[in-house]
Amino acid sequence: MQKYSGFGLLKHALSHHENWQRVWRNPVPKKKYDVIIVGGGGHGLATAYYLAKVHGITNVAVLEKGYLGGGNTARNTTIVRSNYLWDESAKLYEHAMKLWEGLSQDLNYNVMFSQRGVLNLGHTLQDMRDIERRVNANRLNGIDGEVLDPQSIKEIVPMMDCSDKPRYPIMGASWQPRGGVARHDAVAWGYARAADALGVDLIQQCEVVDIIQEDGAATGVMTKTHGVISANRIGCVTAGNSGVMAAMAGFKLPLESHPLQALVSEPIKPILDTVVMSNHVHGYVSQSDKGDLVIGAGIDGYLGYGQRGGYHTIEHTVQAIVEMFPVFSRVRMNRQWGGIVDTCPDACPIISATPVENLFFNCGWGTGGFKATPGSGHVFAGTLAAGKATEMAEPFSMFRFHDGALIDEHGAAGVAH
Ligand code: FAD
Ligand code: PYC
Repeated sequence: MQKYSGFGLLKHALSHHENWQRVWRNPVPKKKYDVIIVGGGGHGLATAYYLAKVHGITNVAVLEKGYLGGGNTARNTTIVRSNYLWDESAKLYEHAMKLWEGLSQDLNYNVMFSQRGVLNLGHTLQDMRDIERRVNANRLNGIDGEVLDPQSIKEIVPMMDCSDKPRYPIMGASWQPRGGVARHDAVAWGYARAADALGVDLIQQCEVVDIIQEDGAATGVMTKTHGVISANRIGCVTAGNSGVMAAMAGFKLPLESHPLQALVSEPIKPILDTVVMSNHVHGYVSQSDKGDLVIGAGIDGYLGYGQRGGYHTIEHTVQAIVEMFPVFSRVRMNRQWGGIVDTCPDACPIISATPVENLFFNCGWGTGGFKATPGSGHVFAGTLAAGKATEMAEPFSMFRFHDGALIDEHGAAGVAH
């Protein structure tokens, strides 16, 4: 047994007191749930909502170690698009896009989904070949998309430098008019409120520290603050922490957890009414309804769980943005942050059963899962309800890394990784 003295004893007593305070304030009903969702980000909350709404399964708990929507959902730059290359992912992200288009009405909560269009710029001949290939593939899948030349880009974003002066002149772009942005925390709150109204238990400050198994099947979770909570099925939707969750269950996932950073400027008057992304020069920008320029970077190259990232990445991104938009050079930066994204080798998610019976994972969305939130929740709810992958989830099984059926998605890299 650990011995405490002096400051250690005080700290231990306080942390115990704090934990009991939490339990007291936030009691968990002593019952067995049909489904436990670990992770109260957008994807976990959406899963709980669709379990209740579409499948009538309301005996559900969402366990969140911090506060609802405080992970990557709170930290992302909210770009929504469905212009993915391969059929499997195009289908999944377009499914999400269609749900986005009715989401505020469905949740009776304004998620501020704004279809202001997304430009993905090309700066080299190879970029342009990739853009043409992707737009053609999108159209074959019924997804809107056009290839634009610099002149047409200039008409959409007049203040962008489309001349041949920059280091990497803009040669063209793909344009998805139905793409855009949404309000990140409204998405989490909208799903949370709607799930709660259908009877789902949302339990915050409740970190899962172990997966309990009997005879190779998951039967519940051990939590830091609320002891054991039992369930028939468990869905882990823990983004950058999914490798840690898998280790608790005794297997490995082919995931890397990297910091991904973003920043906002001081609020300025409306100047940019679309989303501009450049994978090649590593930067993207849109303007929020508050007026901030929302700017994002490529991933930091190292692995980590620090939710911050290195300064040089931000500096590099700002250089790229200023080169594309010289007019932004005197705008001041307001704040910067990072999240931890979980990337798979083929840049596609995992929506899957696992080697442990009754335990399912939804993760690996990497730098691009916000746009998938409604589709991910909808598809994962179907998987949890059925106890096996639904048709749309099938290609995203974790076992694809055993049988070689990788998807190798080119459209996932909205930012460099
Ligand atoms: P999260 O919101 O991270 O939720 C997971 C939750 O699990 C967290 O709240 C965490 O606290 C909880 N958790 C973890 N471990 C435990 C545990 N042991 N017990 C209990 N709870 C636990 N995607 C886009 O599509 N467009 C973008 O523009 C975009 N920009 C991004 C910019 C940045 C800077 C970052 C970091 C990401 C960006 N993304 C973007 C990616 C997107 O944010 C994520 O893919 C998406 O939000 C993942 O949602 P989630 O619900 O799975 O994860
Ligand atoms: O996937 O579109 C995207 C994206 C933009 C910023 C981060 N990810």
